[in-house]
Amino acid sequence: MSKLYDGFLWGGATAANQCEGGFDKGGRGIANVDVIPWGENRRKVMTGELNYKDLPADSYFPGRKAINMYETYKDDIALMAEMGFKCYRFSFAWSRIFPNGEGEVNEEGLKFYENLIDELLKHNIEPVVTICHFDIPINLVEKYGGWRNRKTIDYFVKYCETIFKRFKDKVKYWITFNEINMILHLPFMGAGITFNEGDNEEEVKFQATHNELVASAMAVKIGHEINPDFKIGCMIAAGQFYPYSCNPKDIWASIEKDRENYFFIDVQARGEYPSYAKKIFKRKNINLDIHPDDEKILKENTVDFISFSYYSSRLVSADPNICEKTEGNVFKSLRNPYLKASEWGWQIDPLGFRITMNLLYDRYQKPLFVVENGLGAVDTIDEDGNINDDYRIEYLREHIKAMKDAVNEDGVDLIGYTTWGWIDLVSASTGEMKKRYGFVYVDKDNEGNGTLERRKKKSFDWYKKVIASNGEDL
Ligand code: BGP
Repeated sequence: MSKLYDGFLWGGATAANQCEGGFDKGGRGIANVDVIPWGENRRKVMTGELNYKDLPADSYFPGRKAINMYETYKDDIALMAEMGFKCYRFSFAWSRIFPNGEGEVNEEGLKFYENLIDELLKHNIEPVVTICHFDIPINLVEKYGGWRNRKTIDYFVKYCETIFKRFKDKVKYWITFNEINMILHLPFMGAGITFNEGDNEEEVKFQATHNELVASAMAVKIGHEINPDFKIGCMIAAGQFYPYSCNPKDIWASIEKDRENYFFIDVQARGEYPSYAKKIFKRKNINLDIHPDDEKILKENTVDFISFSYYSSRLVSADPNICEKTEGNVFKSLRNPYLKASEWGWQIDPLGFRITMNLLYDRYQKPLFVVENGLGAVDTIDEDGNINDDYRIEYLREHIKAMKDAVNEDGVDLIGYTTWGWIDLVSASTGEMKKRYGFVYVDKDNEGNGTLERRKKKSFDWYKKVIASNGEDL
C-alpha cells in the first residue's frame, strides 16, 4: 500500500467568516460577510441582485457568531493536535485587523491571530493563512464600491504588509484570495460588489477581477521582500469540465468552460492575460482600466504554488436540449449519469480529482496544494451518542486514493491536503449548519440554536489513523 512522502502537510481548513464568530468583539469592524443572511435571500445578496440594506429587519446572519472559534480556538486546536494535524488552513478576518479597511490597524485583532498562531506552533501545526476568504470591510464597500475600485488595491496591500511584517517568522504559507473565480458567480461575496443601474455587469466583474489580480501580485512582491522564504499561492475553485459526448462541439464547449476558471490562474501563475481572454473582452465590449505598471507587476510576481478546492467534476454540452442540471459549489453543471451525488446534489468523482490535479500540474508546472475537499452531509447522533459518518469516510478515502495516484503514479508535485470544514461550520453557499463537513460535530442548527458543544464523529479517529500512517492506512 502506498503512502505519501515524509513532510506531506495533512490537515484541515476553515474560513474566519464561517467559524470564527465574535463579529462585534475585539474591535472588529463589520464586513460584507456579516450582512449575508441565511434563507431565501442569501443567494440574491451574494450575487449582488439584492442590496443587503433592503433586507427584512428580522434577517438572521449566521456568519456573525458562527461556531465561536474566536473564544474556543485553544480547545479546537487541541482537537486538531489530537488528530495529528501537520497544518491548519484558516483565514484572517480583514476587518479584525483593519476595522474600516482604511485607517488605523487594530492591535487587538493582530494579537488575536498571534495567539492563535502561537497555539498552533506549540502543537507543531504549520499555519496556512488565507488573507482574504470572501471578506472585505463594509466601509470599503460603502465608500468605494469594494473591489470595483482600484483604491481597494492599496488598502489590501497595506493589510498584507502589516500581517507579513508581524508574522514573518511564524507563517510561511500564504494564500491571497480564496476561490478567486467566485467573483464572476457571487460578486458581492467574492468582491463586495453591488450593481448600479446601467452598469455593464460583466465589465464591473472583470474590473474587480483585474484589481484583485494586481493586488495578489503586489502581495507576492512585498511578501517576498519581507521574507524571501515565504510561499505565496493563489486559490481556485477547481473541478474539470467534461464534454457530454465525443461530439467536437461538446469538446469545444468544455474547453471554453474550463477557461472561465483557468483564466485567473493563467494570470497568477504565468503572469499575463491569456490571448483568449483578450479576444473575449473585445467581443463582449469589456474595457478594463489597466494601468501602465500593471502588466509588469503581474509578470514579475507570479505565485509560488497553486492551491485549490475540489468537490466535484463538472459536465457541459453544446446541445441546449440536454439540460438536466445539478448543483455544485455554485458552478452549474449537467448531471453526469456515471456519478452519484451528495444530498446537496454535488456529484462525487474521485477520479475527477486525479484528472483535475494532473491538468492543473501539466498546465502550470508549479507545486499544488489541495486546500479544500470534503463531503457536506446531514449527520445524526445515535442513541448512544455516536455519529457514524461512514459516508464521509468513504468519500475522503476514495479522494485520498486518487490524490496518492496523482502524486505517486503521475508525479504531481503536491505540498499538502486540508479537508474542508474539519469541524462543522456555516456553509458558504447556503448558510446552513445542517450541511456538515467535520470530523467534529458542533451542536448548532440552521436558525442559530444550540450549545456549540463539540463531539467527535467516527471519522475523527479514521483521519487520525490516515495522518499517522501518512496516507497508507485508509
Ligand atoms: C468553497 C468555499 C468554502 C466552503 C466550501 C464548501 O466554495 O471556499 O468557504 O464553504 O466551498 O461549500 P459550502 O459551504 O457551500 O458547502
